[in-house]
Parts: sequence; structure tokens; C-alpha cells
Amino acid sequence: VLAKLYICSVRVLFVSDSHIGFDTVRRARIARRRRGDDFLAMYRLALEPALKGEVDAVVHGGDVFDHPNVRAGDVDDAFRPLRAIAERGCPVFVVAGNHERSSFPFPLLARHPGIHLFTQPRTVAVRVAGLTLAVGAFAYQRRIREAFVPALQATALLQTTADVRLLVVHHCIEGAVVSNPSGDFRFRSAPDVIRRRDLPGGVAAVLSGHIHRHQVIPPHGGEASAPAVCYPGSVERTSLVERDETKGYMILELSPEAERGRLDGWSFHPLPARPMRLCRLHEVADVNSVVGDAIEAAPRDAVLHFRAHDALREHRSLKMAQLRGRAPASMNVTLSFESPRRDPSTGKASGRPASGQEAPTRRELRRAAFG
Ligand SMILES: [Mn+2]
Repeated sequence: VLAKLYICSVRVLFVSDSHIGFDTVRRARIARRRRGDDFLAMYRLALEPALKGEVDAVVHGGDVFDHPNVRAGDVDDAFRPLRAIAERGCPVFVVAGNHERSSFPFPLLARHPGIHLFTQPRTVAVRVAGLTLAVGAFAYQRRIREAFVPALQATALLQTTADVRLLVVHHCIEGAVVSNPSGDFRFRSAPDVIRRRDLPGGVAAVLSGHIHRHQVIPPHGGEASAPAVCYPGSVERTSLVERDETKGYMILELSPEAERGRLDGWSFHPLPARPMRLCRLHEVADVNSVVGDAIEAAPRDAVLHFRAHDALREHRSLKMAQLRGRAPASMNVTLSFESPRRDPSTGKASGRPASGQEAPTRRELRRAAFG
């Protein structure tokens, strides 16, 4: 009776896909605003509740870094707040993602008894908030579909005695949705997708990075079958398809139940990520004024991308130096060209853009359509 009355729970801050090292350079050839600072700023904001002692543990779902060759200074920027969090007695669990190539650069910079880096499958059990929290995890690996069950077994998570068990991965899980140029895309049966029915019942929740759009796949199938899957999403926008997504991190509330624990609730905390705008220039008559209108209409701190038809490649309004000169220094301007897609049956250009499936409508073209 006492055990039931004495309610204890554990709060876990879950952040993922911080992509530190995105658009950072040692010596810049041209002076322009670097988006790397935005990623670091959002990452630090996400970790603030842990630095203030408002949570009991921190999980990073992978892609801490944008690429495996991140310079030591950027690695230190990423690990420094984690060391500070661990130093105040809050354990930190970090799984390696695909952008790290499933390992960590300069791992000595993360050396602290309270920081647990996961590459090979394993389980780490810690004592927090009067409870035993067991975290089982393994790095991103290709063709996970057939490798998932053996990898889960290799963690020994389900054999670990704990009050709360969490499985942490960096993968696509069946049912997860991503934004795509032609709409939403739901992962189902590809070799890189974990089957929903392979997820263990013996965990409170599955925490995953990799998908940059925040979502929670609810538990289903009754008692102890498929656990909830939590994706916090990325802390900043790495790609144009993320332009309408709200960026943020999650805080999970867990309590002990039947060795695996229970996910009592979760909250999503939005981050002030940079606004992103797309301006398509396909059959536009007056490129110069459309470019000017786009710059005028975008927020001053926007990441503004011009996507132009290949035929406009030599247009003098579409030179990078020219575009950057017209936009305020607080804006990031990028540019890409698309050639018309060829119809496979006729070999003739179909007049639609080659990359993505977004064929702009007439009306969109007239308005120089903003995404
Ligand atoms: Mn990522």
C-alpha cells in the first residue's frame, strides 16, 4: 500500500538531431551569416531545463554532429553542455546516428562518468529520482529491418532489472511520417525501417532520432504489446522539406510498472528555429522583381531559398553575389537550379522540375509561390 501511495516518477529530456557542425567553416572565403550558430543556439536552448536541474536524465537520439569530420572546436561546443549536465548529477545518454557514421568524433571530449555514449548494443542502468532507469541502445545501422531483433537482444535491455526501461535508436520505424516535396510520406516496409511488431513490449517507450519531424506514434495492441515511439525531431531545419515543421524537444514523464515502467505523459517544447522560405522561379517573366519581392516578403532572419529553372542559370539577377547583396545580412540566401524532367516514354522534357515532385501550378507561378 505504501509503495502505491508513494508516487515516484522520472523526467527525461529527449533531444535529437542537433547536427552541430552544419555550415561551420574554419576560414570563410566570403563573409555571410553561418547557420552553424543557429544549430548550436537551438541545441543549447533545448538543454536548458537539464542545466537548471528540471529533469532527471537526458537522452540524445543521435546525429549530434552533422558529419563525421567535425572539427574539435565544434565537438567541444556540443559536449560541453552535456558535461555540465552530467556534472550536476543528471545522467546523459547519447546514441550515434548516421551522420556520425555510427561513432563519435573526439569521444574523449565527452569523457565523464555521467555521460554514456552508445555505439555497440548495450544497456546502462542508473539510479535517478529514487528509481532504476535502464537505457538500452545501439548506433544507427543500415538494413536494420532484419538486424533489429538481434541488435535488441544484444543490448540485454529486456534482461535488465529496472523500474523504467527505455529503448533508444536512430532509425525509421514503421508508421513514422516525413515531409516530402509531394506531401507526407509514411515509412512502411523498406529494409531500413523497423517493423512495429518487432518493438519489445518490455519497455516504457521507444525513443528515436533520425526523423526530423516531431511525432509520437501511440502505443497499440493492448497491454505490453507495442510501446509508444517518440520522435522529438531536429532542433533546426536542415532541409527545405522541414520549412513548415515546428522544431523542439520533448520531456517524458515515466513511472515504475511491471519492470518496464510506464510512459505517463510527454510534452513538446518548441524552439525558435529560423524561418525558412522557398521561392520558385520557373516560368516567371520578371525574375528581377520576383526576387526583390521575395526578399521583401521574407522575415528578416529567414533562410530564403530560390529554386530556379535551369534555363535561368545565366540570368544576371540569379548570381549568388547579386542575391546576397540584395538581401539583409541577417538573412541566409541559397539558390538551386532544376532541369526539366524527361518523360521516360518519349525522352522529351516534360517541363516539370527534376528534383522533387513539385510542379508549380499556373497560379503559383504568377505569385512566385512561397512554400
Ligand atoms: Mn538527422
